[in-house]
Amino acid sequence: MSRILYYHPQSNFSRKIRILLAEKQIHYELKEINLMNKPPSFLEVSPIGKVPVLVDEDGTTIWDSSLIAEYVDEKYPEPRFYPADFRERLECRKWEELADTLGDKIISLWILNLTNKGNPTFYQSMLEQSINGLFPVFEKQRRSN
Ligand SMILES: N[C@@H](CCC(=O)N[C@@H](CS)C(=O)NCC(=O)O)C(=O)O
Repeated sequence: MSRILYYHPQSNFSRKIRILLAEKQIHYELKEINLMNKPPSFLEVSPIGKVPVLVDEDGTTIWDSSLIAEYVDEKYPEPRFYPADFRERLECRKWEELADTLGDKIISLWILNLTNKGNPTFYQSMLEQSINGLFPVFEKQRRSN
């Protein structure tokens, strides 16, 4: 059985896993999913209906990019992605979650701006505020490294 990554080319979460697999030189087959019209075969492997989903060679099926990253790093530890020390690993996961949250909000805002042109909603303003609040947090972290 070949290893399969269900993905979408514009998905930041899929990109995260593609970078990880490339860094670890793990071979896989890509299956692009039309997120506007998800095929039943995809919904069978992913009940949450989101990409990325990794199906490993032995049939192990994982959805959610953070769970996939953790699984891949534990099963294929060279080169190591997450720090070995548990406190450093916790920090790394916190930043991963922050980056995922920021990415999620930016994409939601982008979609809302596309579909709701010139008529911003309360939710759009909330997303904008939240995104603008997260950028300085990242900038501070970037400068401290
Ligand atoms: N927490 C999930 C989020 C995945 C996610 O939101 N994927 C989006 C594409 S970037 C998706 O598949 N959306 C389709 C949908 O929600 O129907 C992860 O980290 O994998």
